[in-house]
Amino acid sequence: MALQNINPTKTDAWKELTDHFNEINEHTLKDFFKDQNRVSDFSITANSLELDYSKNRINQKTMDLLVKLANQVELKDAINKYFSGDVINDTEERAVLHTALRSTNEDEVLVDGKDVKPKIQTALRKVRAFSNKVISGKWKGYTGKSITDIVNIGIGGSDLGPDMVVEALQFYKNKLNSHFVSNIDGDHVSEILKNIDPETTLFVIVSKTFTTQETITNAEYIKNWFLKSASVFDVAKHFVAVSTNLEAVTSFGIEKSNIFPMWNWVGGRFSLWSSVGLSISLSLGFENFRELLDGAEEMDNHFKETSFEKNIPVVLALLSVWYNNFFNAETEAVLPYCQYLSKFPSYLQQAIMESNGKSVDRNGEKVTYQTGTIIWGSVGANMQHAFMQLVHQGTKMIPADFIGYKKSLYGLTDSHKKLMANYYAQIDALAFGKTKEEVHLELKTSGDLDKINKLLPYKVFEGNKPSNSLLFETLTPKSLGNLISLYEHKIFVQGVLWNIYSYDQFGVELGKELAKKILKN
Ligand code: G6Q
Repeated sequence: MALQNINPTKTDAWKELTDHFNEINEHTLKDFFKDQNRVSDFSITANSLELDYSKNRINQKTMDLLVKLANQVELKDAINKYFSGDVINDTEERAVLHTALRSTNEDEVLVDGKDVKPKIQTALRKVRAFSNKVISGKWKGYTGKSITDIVNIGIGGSDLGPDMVVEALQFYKNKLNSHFVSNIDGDHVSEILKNIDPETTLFVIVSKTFTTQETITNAEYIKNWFLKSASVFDVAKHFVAVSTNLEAVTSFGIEKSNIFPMWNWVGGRFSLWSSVGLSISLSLGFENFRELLDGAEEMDNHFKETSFEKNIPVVLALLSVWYNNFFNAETEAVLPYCQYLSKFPSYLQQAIMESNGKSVDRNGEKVTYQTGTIIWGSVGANMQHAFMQLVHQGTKMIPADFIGYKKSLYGLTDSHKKLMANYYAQIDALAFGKTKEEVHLELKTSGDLDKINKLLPYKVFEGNKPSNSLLFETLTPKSLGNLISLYEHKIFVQGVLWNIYSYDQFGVELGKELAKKILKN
C-alpha cells in the first residue's frame, strides 16, 4: 500500500505550532536554561549514541505539538509500510528496502509476493567469499600476482557511500589500497591510473543501471588502458561489476560469475549496505562490513520500536521541520569533530537533498510550504577557522548537528581533549553567545577602555542559535552504521511530514538526458 496523503499544513498540530511559534520566538536559550533539568529532559540515549537536543529553541509544549504533528500525518503507519516492503516509492512503483539489507531477524519481507531476504543473504555470502579471496591473496591477477589495489568506478549513490565509509573507517583497513573514480574527468582518471599496476589491480564497476555515462565512459577507458598490457581473456581476473543490468554488464565483457546483484527496491543513495558496498568489504574485510550493517540495524530497531518522544531520527526530523517551516531557516550544518568523517557532509548532501528536494506533494500538486533543507558542513575544529564566523555572527539562522566521539582511536588524549573542548565551546557559544555586559567587562579588564564604544557592538554574540549534540563512544563500524542509518530515517520522516515522495530523483535524470542530446549535436 502507498503512503497516506495528508497535507501537514491542514492539520490541527500545524496550526497550533504556528501560534506556538510566536510564543517561543520571544524566549532565548538562556531563558530556557534556567530550568535545571533541561539537559536530561531533552536528551536521548540509544545504543552507544547520546543525543542532547536541549540547545534547541523549544520547550516541552513544542515537542508535544511536533509529536502531535507526526501522529496527525500518520507517521506510525508510514514506518510500518517502509519496513514491510510496501510500494512507498510510488512514482517509480517500487518498495524502499535498504533496511532489509541489514536485517538479521526472521521476518519475511515481500516484494511482489516473494521474500527478498534469501536473495540478500546469497549476495552477502558472495561478497564475503570474494572479499576473503582477494584479501587473503588467493585471488590472482593475470600474471599470477595477488591484488594490491582496488578501484571503485561509479558515481552518485554508487560512489559516495562506499567512498565515505572507506575513508571514515580507514583505521580498520587492511593492506589493500582503495581508490574511487567517479567524475567524468579524464584527468581524475589519469591521476589514479598513474599510481596503479594493471597486474595487481581489481576494478569494481558499480552501476545500478549500467548506463550512466560517467561510469561507463570511465570503465571503457580503464578497460582499454588495461588491455594495453593484458589480453581480453585477462579481464575476468581484474573486472567485477555490481549492477541490476546483467545484459549490459555481460556485453561490457565481464564474466557472469563476476557480477554482484543490485535490486530495484534499493535506491542508489541508500545502497552501500548491498553489494554496492563491495569496496567497503574489500577494504575493511567482510567482518567489519557486517558490523557496519549491524550498527545500521540497531538504529533501524530503535527507530521502529521507540515512541516518537524518545526516537532519535523522529526527534531530529521534527526539529528540522520546526526550523525549516516555522523559523524559515534555509540551511542546516553537519559538523563532525572527527577528521575521519570529512566526507560525511557531502555524502549526506546527496542522501538528504536528492531525497527531499521535491516540490510536488503526494496529490500531484505544487506544495505551498518549504520542503528539503540545504545541507552543508565540514569537520571541526578546521571549520571554526573558516565558515563558523557566519554561523555565529551572520544574519542567518543555521541549525547545526555536532557529531563527536568520547574516545579517539589512537588514544592521543591531549589532542582529543582539546578537540572536544572546542566541540562543547562551539555549542555553548552558539547557544549563549556573549552579552554587551560581558564584552564591556572584557574590554575594560584588558585595558581597552577607549575602544569600548567603537568595538562593543562587533564583539557581541547574540547566541540563541540552535544545535544538536550527537555523541558516540568511539568511531567503529557499528557506530558509523548507527549514524548513517539515523540520517536515513530522518530523511524518511521528513518526507512523510512534508507529504512528498522521497525516493525518486527525476531532477537528476533530466540533466543526464540533456547531456546526451548535447553530445549528439
Ligand atoms: C541515487 C541516484 C544517483 C545514482 C547515480 C548512479 O540515488 O539515483 O546518484 O546513484 O546516478 O547511477 P547508477 O548506479 O545507475 O550508475
